[in-house]
Amino acid sequence: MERKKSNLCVSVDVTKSSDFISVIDAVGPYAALIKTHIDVLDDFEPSVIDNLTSLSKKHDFLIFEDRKFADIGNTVELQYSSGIYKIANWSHITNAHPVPGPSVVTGLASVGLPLGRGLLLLAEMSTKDNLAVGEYTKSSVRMALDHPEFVIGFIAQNRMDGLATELGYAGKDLLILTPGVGLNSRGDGKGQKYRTPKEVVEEAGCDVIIVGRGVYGDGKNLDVADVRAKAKRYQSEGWLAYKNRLAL
Ligand code: S5P
Repeated sequence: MERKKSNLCVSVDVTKSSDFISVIDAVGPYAALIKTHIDVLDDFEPSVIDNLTSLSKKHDFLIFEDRKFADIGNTVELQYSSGIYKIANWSHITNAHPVPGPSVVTGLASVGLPLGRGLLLLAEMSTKDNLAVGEYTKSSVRMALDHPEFVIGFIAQNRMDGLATELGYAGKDLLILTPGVGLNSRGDGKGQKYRTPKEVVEEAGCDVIIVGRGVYGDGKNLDVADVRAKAKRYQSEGWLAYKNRLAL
């Protein structure tokens, strides 16, 4: 983030591999992180991963497969390591729902730790009327801070350091990556809620903005120059908000 002056994570939820690679190549210079849902590609083949990995090196970004693991330890180990996608082989970061309890973290850690991977826990969500609130969020923070060797942060809508202090972990602070970010819209009509980079970073104290459709639009008739310009705009708005917060 510091090296690229970017706290932008671009979420690339398009369904054609050629669009996927074009968008990532266009936004790569502005993003610290690229977030994928590899299972939405209609025409996935292993060469997509080779291209993605090359772009990660070319543009100096990390890869975050947004897999949202949520099963028993044995199953998540298999889902993370095996199948068509073999996520652990190429994704630097992945995430999990805390709902199964700490065994989801230890199961994933048994695969990810030897590979130097990191995990994010979903402590809160961006959708209207979601259930990740109150005691659930608090337990998620406890689960993360009990596993500092593997859990590097949260998907959340707010800073979690207050809860950490309440739980007896004063001074322990992890990254907050925040989806539901858009400059031109407050929602998508399908439950998603948007806030601006200023609201998310300066006011709610989050670290990384996750932006999908705000950058690539509806995914139809992609205009790569426009996608690049939007990524540049979110990078500068996000970094300005981050610098403003650090100066507060
Ligand atoms: O609470 C959440 C958690 C996640 S990871 N809300 C979300 O929207 N996400 C993901 O962020 C979601 O799966 C999607 O890939 C991205 C938001 O996309 P956008 O197009 O709405 O910016």
